[in-house]
Amino acid sequence: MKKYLLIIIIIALIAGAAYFIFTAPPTTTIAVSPQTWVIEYKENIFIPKEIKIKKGDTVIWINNSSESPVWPASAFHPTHNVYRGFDALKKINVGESYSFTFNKIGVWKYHDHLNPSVTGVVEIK
Ligand SMILES: [Cu+2]
Repeated sequence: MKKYLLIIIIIALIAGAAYFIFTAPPTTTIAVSPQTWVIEYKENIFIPKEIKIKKGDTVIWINNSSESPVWPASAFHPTHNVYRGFDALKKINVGESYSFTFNKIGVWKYHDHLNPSVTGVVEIK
């Protein structure tokens, strides 16, 4: 009789474990793919002036001013050495764009190389 009870308990435990295993939500990690962000250049301003994005994301600067070209480049003017490679290397005319993919975590200041008092910040987390 005692043996019977033991067998029933064991079966109940196995059934309980099986229920838990087969009904537990899968523990998959959803990878967030890199995103693309737009910064608009208008007369003497970057909009938004500061953005916080993730490593691997791309930023596109679009020149939406009425007439002035823009030249986004890493701090500091005129060497642009703080984030090497983050430099349009040429004027971006009205209607044109420049894109850069950020692969380094940090707070990256930049400016318009043609008008260094116009600045912005890209923060990478
Ligand atoms: Cu510069």
